[in-house]
Amino acid sequence: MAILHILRYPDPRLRNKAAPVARVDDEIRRLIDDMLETMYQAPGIGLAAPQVEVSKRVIVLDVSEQRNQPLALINPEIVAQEGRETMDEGCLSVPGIYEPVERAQRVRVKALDRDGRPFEMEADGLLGVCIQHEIDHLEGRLFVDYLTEMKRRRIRKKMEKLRRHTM
Ligand code: GNR
Ligand code: NI
Repeated sequence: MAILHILRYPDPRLRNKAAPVARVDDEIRRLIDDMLETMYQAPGIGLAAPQVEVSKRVIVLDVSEQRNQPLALINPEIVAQEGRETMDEGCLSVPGIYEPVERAQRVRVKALDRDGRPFEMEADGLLGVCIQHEIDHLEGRLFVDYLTEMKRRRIRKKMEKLRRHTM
C-alpha cells in the first residue's frame, strides 16, 4: 500500500471530468487500497481518485466513528434524491476551510463494488453529504463552487499564499 499525494485547490487538474472504469481489475483494487490508506492517514472521511491525480471514477468513504467501515464505489451515479439540507463541508484539497453547503438530504446511489458487482445504496446525514461531495470531484466540481464568488476568491488567495510558504 502507499500514501498518495493529494492535489490542492486551485490546481487545474481538480477540474477535469474523470473517465468511467471499464474493467474492475487488480490495478483498480490497488488504487482503492492506496486511496483508503491515504484517506485514513489524512485524516478524511472520503476521497475521490482525481484528488490523487487519477482521472477515474473511483471514490472511497468511511464516516464511521471507529474508522473501520471502508466503502469503495466505482462509477457511482445518483439515481434518486430528495429533500435539501445544509451542512458544513471541508475538503482535503482545500485544507483548513469549512463552509456551509446545501445539498440533497437523501440520495440513492448505484455503483460497482471492488469485485465489479453492481449494487445500490441509500445514504443521508454525513454519508449522504460525503457521497455527493465525492461524486462532484469526479465531475471536476469542488464544494467552494457552491459559495459566493467573494468567498471563493478569498479561499483561493489563502490557498495560493499557503502554497508559497510551504514550497
Ligand atoms: O474529510 C472530509 N470531510 C468532509 C466533511 C464534510 C463534508 C465533506 C467532507 S469530504 C472530506 C474529504 C474530501 O475532501 N473528500 O473529497
Ligand atoms: Ni473533497
